[in-house]
Amino acid sequence: MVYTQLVKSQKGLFALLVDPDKYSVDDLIDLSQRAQTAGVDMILLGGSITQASMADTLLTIRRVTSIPIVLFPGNAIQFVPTADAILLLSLISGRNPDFLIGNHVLVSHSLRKSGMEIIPTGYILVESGRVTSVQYMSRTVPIPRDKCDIVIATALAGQQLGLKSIYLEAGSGAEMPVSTQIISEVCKYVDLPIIVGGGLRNPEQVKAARSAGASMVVVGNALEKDLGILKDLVSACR
Ligand code: 1GP
Repeated sequence: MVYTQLVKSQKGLFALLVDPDKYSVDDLIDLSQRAQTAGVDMILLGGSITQASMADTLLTIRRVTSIPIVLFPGNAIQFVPTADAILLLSLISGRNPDFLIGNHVLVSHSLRKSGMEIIPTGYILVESGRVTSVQYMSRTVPIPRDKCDIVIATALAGQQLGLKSIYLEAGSGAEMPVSTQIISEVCKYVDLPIIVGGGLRNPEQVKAARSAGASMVVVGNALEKDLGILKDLVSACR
């Protein structure tokens, strides 16, 4: 129970998002080694569209690090049975049945057979400036960033449905991350670990998200551009 144990530790978790298409094998090895040294808590694997093999990427990471590898799949075809856990996302801010339940049905038997830890997660897209890949690919409308009441009610409904985590997502490479006001307001109403990602680029933003109540922050895009900031981002998260 990798995720459950990590959340219980209450230390402020840092997740590194790896999009398999963004790294060569050599870069992936370097990234994984640096992640281990920096104290990254988990590696999320996935993307809106993937050309590179999820299974090969996972194997490359696994060879050089003991960091738990957690699937963060954009759709059912990204499922690989060899991960440690899966963020089983239900896109509850949207009304597209494929991302609320459809992909889950397709993968349910494979998931059961894999035996990996399942983290049922309410995935909430918040508007962040411009159209993001996840918004376009999921054909859903993000919640406007000034509609905090709608974000709260959506997160609350996710908890009432029995989901175990809430992911506040601005979208990879977002112009603006989810606001600290939204994070802190959701934390007032929802008694679940809150994951925050999308557009976090520097230690100040990571620190602000944590101070507002995020249990885990996720960074991908900023590290594709400059891996040198990894240590500072992890430190800011604690
Ligand atoms: C995207 O929340 C993750 O799904 C991470 O976003 O790539 O912008 O860090 P970034």
